[in-house]
Amino acid sequence: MWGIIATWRMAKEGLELAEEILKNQGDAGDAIEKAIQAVEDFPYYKSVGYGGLPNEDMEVELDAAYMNGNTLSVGAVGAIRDFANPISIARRLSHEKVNCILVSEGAEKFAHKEGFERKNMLTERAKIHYHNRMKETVQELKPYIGHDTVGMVCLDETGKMTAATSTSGLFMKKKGRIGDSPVIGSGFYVDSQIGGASATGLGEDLMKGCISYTIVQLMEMGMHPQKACEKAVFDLDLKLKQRRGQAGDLSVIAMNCKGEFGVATNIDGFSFVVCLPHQQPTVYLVKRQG
Ligand code: SD4
Repeated sequence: MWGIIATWRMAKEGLELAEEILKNQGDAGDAIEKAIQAVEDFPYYKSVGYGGLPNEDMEVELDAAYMNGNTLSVGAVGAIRDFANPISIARRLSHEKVNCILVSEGAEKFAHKEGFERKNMLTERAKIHYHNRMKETVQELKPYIGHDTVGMVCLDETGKMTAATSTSGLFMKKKGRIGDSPVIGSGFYVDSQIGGASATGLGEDLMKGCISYTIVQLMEMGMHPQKACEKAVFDLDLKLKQRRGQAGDLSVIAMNCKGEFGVATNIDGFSFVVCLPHQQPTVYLVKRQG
């Protein structure tokens, strides 16, 4: 059995590349990296990689993470500038025993030393969005402007599972801000003996529930990924509303070690993509349930 699930429709072309690898008995690490790179490289996705929308200082600062569910090793970068594929830097960092989560200049220094490709990630199109936004009077930070963070969970024929994320975070965020995406247990988590999960939405709220780790724990207790996703999202949504009167946008995907998958959201339109041995990459749209 193999399979891969991803947040948002924009991941479809990436999953087609992953499918080629997985159906030829390839590695879950190679498949997920390739799939995320495809999203990072596409200039019109406004919240991932090249073309990602900038922070309030008009700098594109990117977050990404990679986790190997066999070894539980993690690599992540936060607020990294001027490198083409943050996911590949995160994966490289996952081979380190210590110093595997690096931010800003530290991450850039590591990437430079390791020979990763430097690239100005700010496009003309992103600059136009920035200048238009500066003219607006209401400047509330929102997670979903166009497309959104890419998060994936992958299972290969050997039973190895991986999880990964990549994002430019919230448009107009403060310099140095990171969200849930590079934070283990919040934006992603995977254990090959159980399954994995990944999140998208308002990082500040997703982190309050360590939502990806929560989903994996629920699956470990025997819950189907669908039930685990629903419980994690709706419990956190309710808790935040009870304690603070409102909850940010929360959307999650999950897959267990049998290739069963789940998804849940508290927003009105969350798209995700799934690819399985009997199913080419297929896009679905879900709405808040209940
Ligand atoms: C963040 N969760 O930086 C990411 C961005 C995102 O919908 O997914 N926005 O908070």
